Amino acid sequence: MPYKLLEVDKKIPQRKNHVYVKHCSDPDDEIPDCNTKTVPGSMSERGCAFAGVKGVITGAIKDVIHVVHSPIGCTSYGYGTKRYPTTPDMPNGEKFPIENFNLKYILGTDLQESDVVFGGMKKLKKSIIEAHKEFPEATAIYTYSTCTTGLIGDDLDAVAKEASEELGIQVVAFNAPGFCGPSQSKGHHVGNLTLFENLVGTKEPLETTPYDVNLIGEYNIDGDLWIIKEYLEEMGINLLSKFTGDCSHDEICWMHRAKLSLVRCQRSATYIADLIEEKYGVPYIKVDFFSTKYCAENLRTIGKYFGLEEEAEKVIESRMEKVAPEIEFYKSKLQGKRVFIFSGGPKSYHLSKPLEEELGMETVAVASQFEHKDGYEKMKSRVKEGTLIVDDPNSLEFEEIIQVYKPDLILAGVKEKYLAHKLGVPCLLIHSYENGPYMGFEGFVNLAKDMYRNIYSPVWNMLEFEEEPAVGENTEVQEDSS
Ligand code: CFM
Repeated sequence: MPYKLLEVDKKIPQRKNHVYVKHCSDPDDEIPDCNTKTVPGSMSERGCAFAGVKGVITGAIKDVIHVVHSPIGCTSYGYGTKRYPTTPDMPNGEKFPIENFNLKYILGTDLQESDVVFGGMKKLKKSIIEAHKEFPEATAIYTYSTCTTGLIGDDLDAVAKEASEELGIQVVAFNAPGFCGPSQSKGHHVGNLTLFENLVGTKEPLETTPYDVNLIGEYNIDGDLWIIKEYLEEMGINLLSKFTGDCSHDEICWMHRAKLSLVRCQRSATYIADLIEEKYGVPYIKVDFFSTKYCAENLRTIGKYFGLEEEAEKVIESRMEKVAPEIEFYKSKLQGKRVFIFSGGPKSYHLSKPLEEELGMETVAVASQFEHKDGYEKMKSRVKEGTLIVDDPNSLEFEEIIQVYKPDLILAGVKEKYLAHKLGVPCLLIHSYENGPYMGFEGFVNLAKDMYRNIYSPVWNMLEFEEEPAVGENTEVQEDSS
């Protein structure tokens, strides 16, 4: 029984192969269909490719101006995006004059109808020059194509080149119009390639040590990176470059000089680790710092690579001493609670096992917006028989999963949270977090605490529901008229 069709999917048969229930006798590569375009009409929770490049890859870089070439909607949509705080500290010891510059400002060309008809390149160049006048302290300017400017064929590379020569600072064009791939994942890829081709290898670090690493695919969500940085620095390891949490433009330029790359988010950033290894011979290892067990395991692996085993043990010991009693408490409260994890992708496999092994919970369903085959294989390997695995679920499926799998808690995003609340189920933000950081030893305690608070909030006792509708009863799906 490889596939279990959700009831609502009987009306959208193309969704059939995106829904899978783990069955141990299935071959390992039996997984949901993934990384394909969303079924038309399915209310996807995915982001677009522009969101992937600006919202994930470049948005955390703290000293560059972002100029979005689009009607105003994409610009305002790209504003703020994630919670990735930065310090004003620059690699040369100076302070960047505007704090959290990356979160405070986004600039756009505000494309109008006439620009669509006659072309928007002149307007883009003018905007870039104005942006530079407004923020002369910025190290570089990044500009983004979007659906509209992708469709009309504006040549962003040509504008970037001209503007760069005129202004004397680097201007980089990111060509990931929203439609260029099935999800934000395509934008991650474009972001990696563009930064690699335009930046890596163009500058030398101010100083180097034998323990220099690139921390790749770590965006400092709610301070995650700062926790990992502390552990690594205590071990004697130097973060030469961060890609791209709390990161400066120049750091990317000297990534080729690290001794080792650590790939944290393996979906969004393995691309650049591969390219750097291929061209400059810097090896990489994939790391996971979610939960105490994975965190300890991975610090040991890094310690072993550099001959810093004892230092790694010290970090692990000191943190475990601190967090173990708290984890015991939360385990006693969370034992047996059913959880449904719906993330972009990687967080669904990072967390499924730790929640079971370290907190006694039961992962009953996992879902992903944009994972690829390798990610689903990992997700499947880390859940038990009978767990539901869904690719790119829509809102109707989300509702049905709640009704059928009856989770006590959902870990998902802001698009799902309030729908879950309306159905009487607590839902915690796993993308940008509630009271993070959630990574590392202390972070895992924060996550446990937030889960505990959400599940035990008295508000859930105040809800009164009429009798539950049968699955699919209130579901209207339009017949395909084509
Ligand atoms: Fe990587 Fe991320 Fe994620 Fe991601 Fe994202 Fe994210 Fe995510 Mo939201 S970079 S793939 S595009 S770990 S924003 S910090 S939580 S969907 S699972």
